Amino acid sequence: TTADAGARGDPDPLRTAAARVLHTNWTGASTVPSRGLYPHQWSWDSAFIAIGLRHLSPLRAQVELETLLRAQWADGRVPHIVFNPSVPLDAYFPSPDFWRSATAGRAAGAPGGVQTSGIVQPPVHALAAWLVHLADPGLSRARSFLARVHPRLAAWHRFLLHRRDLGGAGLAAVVHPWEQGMDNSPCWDVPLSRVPPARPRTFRRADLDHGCPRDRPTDLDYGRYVRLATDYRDRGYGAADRGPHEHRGDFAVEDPAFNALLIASEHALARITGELGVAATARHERAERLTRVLVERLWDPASGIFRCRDLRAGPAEGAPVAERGITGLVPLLLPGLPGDVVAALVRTACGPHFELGGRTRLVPSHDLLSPAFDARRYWRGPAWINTNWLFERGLRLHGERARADALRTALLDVASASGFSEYVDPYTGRGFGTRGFSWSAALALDLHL
Ligand code: 9YW
Repeated sequence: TTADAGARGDPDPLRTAAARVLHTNWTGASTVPSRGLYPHQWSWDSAFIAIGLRHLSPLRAQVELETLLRAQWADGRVPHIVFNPSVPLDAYFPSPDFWRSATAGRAAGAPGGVQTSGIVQPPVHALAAWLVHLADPGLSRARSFLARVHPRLAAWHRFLLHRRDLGGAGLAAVVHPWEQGMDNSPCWDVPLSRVPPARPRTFRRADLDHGCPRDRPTDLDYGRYVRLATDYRDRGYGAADRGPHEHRGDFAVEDPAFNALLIASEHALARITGELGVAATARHERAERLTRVLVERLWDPASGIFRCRDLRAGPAEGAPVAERGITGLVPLLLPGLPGDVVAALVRTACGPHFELGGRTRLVPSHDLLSPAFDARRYWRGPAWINTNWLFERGLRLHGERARADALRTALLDVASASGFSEYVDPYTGRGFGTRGFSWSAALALDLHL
């Protein structure tokens, strides 16, 4: 731990401890989120990991993203898991024999030679690629890093902005809570309530071999996750849907954080395009346009937070989800937000629902005042390092320097004192879930330097 390293007279114990986590979790071509619980490559984890890894090895950070992008499907989707063939099938559920990418994903263009899931995760990748490039532009140019990843990132964004524009307004929709990355957020309780769960004994939860049931999603949650993923798989992962609006799954949500990360990545892709000598204006303009759509469609001025839009609720347009989640604060990282939205987001984060700078040490994943809040259950209350890293970035971008500095200090303290836990109690910083979690180490390293 950081404390052990400090006791041995290490001048930079946090860096040493974070580097050790990333070293332990490196498999030779990518990094697992954690050795026991998550033994494969996860999509948005790899993007966050690359952002930290660039400070230790810009080469490894480039390879991390290249490995993920090699598993991209022909339709542009970047799968949420790339399976390691040397890990036993029963080490993680759902395993490759559940997703059956080579057969069920054939029409959507799943790659041969590697097994993947068929759903996606938030598109943090272009942002990560740009930050990785900046860490060592000489190495990046020598390896043609950006020239090689650019077409894949562009195809990835095309998939999201076209195939996943299920609401018809221009935003990307997620078709599974795992796609949004905050699996059991209370924001999904109403949209998920319409999903008939798969029968409990038809699958085995490998996560409970490593995680404590008290702080993981429930069996009912898992039943619904399995049902949704099975239905999507059995429809060929959407390949047969004629137009985007033809998607018939029981769950379709426009999520603020997912779209904000897509827009931030559009801005990064514009910078990447510029670096490659191509005019970037059109892409920046598209990012600005998407920012306006995000505000029009998901901003709730009355409560000062972005809301998820449940596309399967009632009439054609869907309906906003009442719960306030961390997802609704993440858009602070966008440069083109109107001033009143920025001010309201900061007020909401510091007010009674999230208490930043007050009773909480880090921004919790969910509204402290919601009856659904639970300080230790996964995405229903605990603070996560990635969402705090994103919020810190937003505060700094918008000139909230004192608040950004305070959050940065708290993040570094909590991340290292908890042994780079997966999630922590937002009040006390006590760690839950797995220790030595890669993105907690990587993002602490990024803010540390
Ligand atoms: C699971 C790997 C993933 C993260 C997700 C997180 C969790 C998988 O772990 O999902 O088994 O529940 O919710 O955001 O990418 O770290």
